[in-house]
Amino acid sequence: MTITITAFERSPDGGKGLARDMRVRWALEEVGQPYDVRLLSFKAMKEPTHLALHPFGQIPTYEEGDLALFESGAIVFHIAERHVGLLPDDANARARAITWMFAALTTLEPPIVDREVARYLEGDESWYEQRLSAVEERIRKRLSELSGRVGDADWLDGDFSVGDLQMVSVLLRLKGSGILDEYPNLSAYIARGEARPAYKRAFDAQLAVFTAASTGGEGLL
Ligand code: GTB
Repeated sequence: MTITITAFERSPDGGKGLARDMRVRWALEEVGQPYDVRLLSFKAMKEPTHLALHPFGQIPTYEEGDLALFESGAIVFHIAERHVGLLPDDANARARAITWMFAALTTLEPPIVDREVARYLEGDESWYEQRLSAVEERIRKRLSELSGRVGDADWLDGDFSVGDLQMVSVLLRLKGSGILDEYPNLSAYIARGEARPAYKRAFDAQLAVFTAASTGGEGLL
């Protein structure tokens, strides 16, 4: 059955791989599932056709036969459950991989998002510097804890899993902040994720949308 996901028609990050369809693309590439992409303008994302798929008018969504999903975390989990490659066979190892996926999305990502909100939306406030520094301290606390746990292991728990896919995706949001430089083992962990052929294919496919949009090209995906 054909899988169709939605993505931004014009990538607001200039093709850095940060919009969340990237996580879905990466998961699909890891499990070897081909997919189609429906590109949406910001206007189309808020229209009834898309709102029927996504109550908050965002990307990504996922359609496969009569199944329609939204929320990248749920979509990636669904892909991991339905296909071989992102979850271990052993029941306990599987539960731990799922735990890491939730840890990435609910423990690591919130302060990282708070930092972006502060930088992009609160820069003119009198309390901005204080807020930014408090949020960055919370990020550093989590990164120190994670760094201690990862140590010199390649992945979070044995083989690469959906937990690593989500954790690397979340940590990548800090690229360019300078904060990751304080944690060389986490930088190496992220680099291992980015070096995976499936990651590269997903990244290139998302970048191609940006390149086509900025050169006026159409129909790349
Ligand atoms: N919790 C949802 C999920 O995980 O699927 C969040 C989805 C979401 O935030 N979608 C964003 C969106 O549709 C795109 S990914 N925004 C439009 C809107 O809300 O109207 C978030 C994102 C956007 C841009 C960058 N960037 O430019 O770097 C990075 C990430």
